[in-house]
Amino acid sequence: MSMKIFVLGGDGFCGWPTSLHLSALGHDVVIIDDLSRRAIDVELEVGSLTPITPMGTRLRAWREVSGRAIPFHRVDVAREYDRLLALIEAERPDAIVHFAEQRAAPYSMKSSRHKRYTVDNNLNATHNVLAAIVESGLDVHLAHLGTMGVYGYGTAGMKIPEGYLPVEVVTEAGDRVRQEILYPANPGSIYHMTKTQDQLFFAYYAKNDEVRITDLHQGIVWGTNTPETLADERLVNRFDYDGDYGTVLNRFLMQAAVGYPLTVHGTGGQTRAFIHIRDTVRCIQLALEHPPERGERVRILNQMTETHRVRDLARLVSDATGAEVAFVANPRKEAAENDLHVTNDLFLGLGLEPTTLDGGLLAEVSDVARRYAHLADLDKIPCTSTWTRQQRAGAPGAAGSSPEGAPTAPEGVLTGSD
Ligand code: USQ
Repeated sequence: MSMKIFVLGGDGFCGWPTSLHLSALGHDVVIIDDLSRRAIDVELEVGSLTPITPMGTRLRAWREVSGRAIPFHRVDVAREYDRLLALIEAERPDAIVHFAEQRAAPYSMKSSRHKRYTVDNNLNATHNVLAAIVESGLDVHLAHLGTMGVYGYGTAGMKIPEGYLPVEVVTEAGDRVRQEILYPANPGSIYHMTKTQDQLFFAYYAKNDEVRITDLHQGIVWGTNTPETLADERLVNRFDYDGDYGTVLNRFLMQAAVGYPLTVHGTGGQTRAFIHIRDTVRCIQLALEHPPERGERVRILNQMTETHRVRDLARLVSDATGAEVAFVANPRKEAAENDLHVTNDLFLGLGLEPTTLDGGLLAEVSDVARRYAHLADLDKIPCTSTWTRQQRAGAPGAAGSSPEGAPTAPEGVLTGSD
């Protein structure tokens, strides 16, 4: 059944391919975006490695390729509540996909201004959407992009469940009562903290107003293109490689392509959850096709397909390409080593067929990186955003001892043959 779907943040790395995927399936997609991600490129003096085209060009190209129109409204969801509400009332969407948040942890930690922007933007955006859905009186299903980072990355050996943790408490009368609670939040950055706070908004609005909400706790996305973004050069998706927005596996593949030693933070013992961008768009589709009932608690799904340790990824890329591996001081405050076991039964049960690292798509990312390598600004590769004032000041033993506070100097270098 065809739905009308608002994609908030439909110009971004996940939002753009999702918009095209949903449109290709025959849904009526409306993109709402304030183009802030492009403004941040200007602020950081860096751009997508792939030459993304302006929104008007993107949408014209999509109409030519698919015969389908995607209307676009430039709205800042965090600030322009009245315009958002008016659009919901006029268009009456069946579902809203909410990507309209600042999504980079390092960007959120750059300064107090960046922390405050991330909190103001992300929390207001989420709350405005929820308040507008209730105000409209419509039964709109909200699907939100959360993050695996809400859980933290450590467990006492157990698998991280999908959102809810079964607990048993002893009452005053000595009875044992079992219930499920939201898994305890344990954010590792201001950005991740905003997503943990989003969860409380969702729990409240699902309980009080019976808004139907799905929260998708996504891992680190790798890859860049989907079948739809490959249909025309003007539809190409973003490829972030810089120290703030580039995510680890895409960065390693890009670094190998331009001959830059792979920037492993610390020992590289951090284990994280991963998902390919093609699975991201399929998961959104599956979540929209299986909405919760009215009055149901927030439906939480872990949107990831596999876990990997950072140094193993570096080794994989190094073995495939001969790239050097550089162990650099970690600019973040995070566990040096962790194990991570995650449940993703809900998406598997809905029919997701995971795209994994051994599926041959690593080469596709490398090809994209090599193709546009001449556009890269290598000075933007180091992660210069530090998590604490001490790291910024270059305290002994901490990251950031270079003149600009940038942890640029490799502490040790391995080659692919080591
Ligand atoms: N790392 C390196 N070298 C690098 C870049 C990163 O060793 O050059 C390490 C980091 O220290 C960290 C890990 O790789 O331990 C992951 O970093 P990342 O930048 O790939 O991912 P992260 O900051 O966690 O954020 C990304 C997305 C965010 C999403 C999150 C999912 O930007 O929107 O929510 O992944 S998750 O990590 O599961 O919380």
